[in-house]
Amino acid sequence: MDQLYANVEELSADCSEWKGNIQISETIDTNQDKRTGPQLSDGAFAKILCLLCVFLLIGLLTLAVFFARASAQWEAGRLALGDSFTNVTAELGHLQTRYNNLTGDREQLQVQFDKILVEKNDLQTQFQVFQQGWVNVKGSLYYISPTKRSWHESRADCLWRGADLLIINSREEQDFAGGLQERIWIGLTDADTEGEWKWVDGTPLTESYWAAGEPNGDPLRKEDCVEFKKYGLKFSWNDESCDLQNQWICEKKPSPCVG
Ligand code: 2F8
Ligand code: CA
Repeated sequence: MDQLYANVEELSADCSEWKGNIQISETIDTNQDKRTGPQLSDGAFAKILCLLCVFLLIGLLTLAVFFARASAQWEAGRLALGDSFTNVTAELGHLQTRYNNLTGDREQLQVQFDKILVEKNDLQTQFQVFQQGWVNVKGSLYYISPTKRSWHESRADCLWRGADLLIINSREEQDFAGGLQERIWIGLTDADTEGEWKWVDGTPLTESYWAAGEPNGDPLRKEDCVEFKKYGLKFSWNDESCDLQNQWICEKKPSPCVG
């Protein structure tokens, strides 16, 4: 029994010692819980600070390089733009000069074109007139009929063509009509008053080219109209019956050209 009590006391002493150890341990743990995060030493902190400075320096250097490059590019672009502006200004000047020259050329061409247009219209008119059987001799147009009719029918045809039978008022016209080598009516008659010869425009006969013995006013035939008969000779006219079937010659002045 005594032995038993001795063991209990020994056990109790051991337990007290263990309990004391537990309290010390709890005290230590409690002190550790009061710290916030991991703790750095001064050396580590200095190293990190140094690293940050290095990174910052690298960043600043990188930015400086970028800025220098961008600045150089901007300057190069500015110079290139300046050159382009100079070139464009010079080109504009050349173009303006060329435009002025071309404008002058265009105006000259327009003048030439207008002249050529007038000539073309004139030629076209002449060609149309020629196609209709008219010939232009020294400022007058003449139509020589291909068929034969009486004097009055012949005159009606001339009037229909905007003309009249030929009035001879120059030696040139006399030679021209006389050179046609045909019996041809001209615009001379004494139908109103026998022996009083008048042109179709009402003017009296002043310069005449009667053939020898004419006008004889053949008593068997009423001869009130005049023809070329002795053609080829200077004096070639003959008075004749107006009903005779002859060729005829019309005359008119050219109409003024319309541009
Ligand atoms: O001798 C001239 C005379 O000749 C003809 O009559 C014969 C003419 N008549 C005809 O040709 C139809 C005349 O007019 C002319 O005067
Ligand atoms: Ca006659």
